[in-house]
Amino acid sequence: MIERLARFLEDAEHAIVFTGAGVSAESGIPTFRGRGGLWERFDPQKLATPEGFWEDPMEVWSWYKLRMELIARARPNPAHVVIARLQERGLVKTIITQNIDGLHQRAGARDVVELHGNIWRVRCTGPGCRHRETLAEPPEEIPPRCPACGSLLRPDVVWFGEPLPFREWSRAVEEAERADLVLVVGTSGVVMPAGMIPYIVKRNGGVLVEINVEETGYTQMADLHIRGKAGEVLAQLGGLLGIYP
Ligand code: BV8
Repeated sequence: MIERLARFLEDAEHAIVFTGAGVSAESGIPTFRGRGGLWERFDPQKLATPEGFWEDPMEVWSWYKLRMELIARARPNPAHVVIARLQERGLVKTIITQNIDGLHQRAGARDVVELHGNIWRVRCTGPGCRHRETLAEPPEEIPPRCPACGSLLRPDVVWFGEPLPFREWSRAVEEAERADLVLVVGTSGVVMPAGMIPYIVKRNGGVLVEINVEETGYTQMADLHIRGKAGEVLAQLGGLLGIYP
C-alpha cells in the first residue's frame, strides 16, 4: 500500500494534499467528530457560529482560548513533517487544509491554503473597523477588545453559516482543477464546501488516495484507501522515500 502510494506520487504531475482534523490528532488536538472530539464536550454547531458568538462571546472565547493553549503546546507530528518534506521534494505542490491550528506551517510547509482561517488571527467586529492582528499567544483578557475602536475582537476563522474566504476558496478550486492526484488525510469530508475539493480532482479524472483510520464518504471512490493513523502511515512513506526521519 505504501509502495503504491509512493508510485502514485512519483507518477503525478501536480499532486495536492487535502487535510482535516485527523492530521493533527497525533499532535494531541481533538478532532471534531471522533471519540473525545471537540463535539462531545462542546457543541461547535453552537459555539463555532456567529449566533453563538453574539449570544455569549465569553463562552466562545473560552473555547477558543482553550484550543489556542492546546495548540501552543502541541507539536507537528510526523504527518505534518512528511507532508512538508513531500512539498520540499516537489512530490506535492499545494497543501489545502480545513484546520485552523497552523501546524502544517510549523512543520515547514509553505503556501498552505487555510480554507477555514487560522486560530492565531483575530479581527475586529466593529462596523467599518478593519483592525486585524496575529496573536503570538492566547489573549490574557477575554473577550479581547479592539485597540483601535474598542469593539469585540473575534477569531478570524470561518464559522458555520459563514462563507469561506474568497481568495483561499478560489485558490483551492483552481488547484483541485489542475491536480492529477489528491492525497486526502484525516478528514470525514462532512463539512462543505471544503469537502468538495477531493471530488473536483476525481471528477477531472485525477487519482484520489485517502489515509484515514475509518471509512469516509471518499472511501468508495478512492483509488487507494490506506487504513491507519496519518502520522504512522506518512512516517513509513517518508522512510521509503528517504525523506524521513
Ligand atoms: C457555508 C473553523 C454558506 C472553525 C470549521 C447540510 C448539508 C451540507 C452542508 C450543510 C448542511 N447544513 C449546513 C451546511 C453547511 C455547513 C456544513 O458543512 N455543515 C456540516 C456540519 C454538515 N458548512 C458551512 O456552514 C460552511 N459555510 O456553507 O456557508 C454560505 C455561503 C455564502 C454566503 C453565506 C453563507 C462553513 C463551514 C466551516 C466551519 N468551520 N472550522 C473552528 O475550527 O473552530 S469546520 C471544522 O470541521 C474544522 O475546520 C474541521 O477541520 C472541519 C471538518 O471536519 P474534519 O476536519 O473532517 O474533522 P472531523 O473530526 O470531522 O474528522 C476527522 C477525521 O480524521 C475522521 O474521519 C477520523 O476518522 C480521522 N482521523 C482521526 N484520527 C486520525 C484520523 N485520520 C488519520 N489519522 C489519525 N490519527
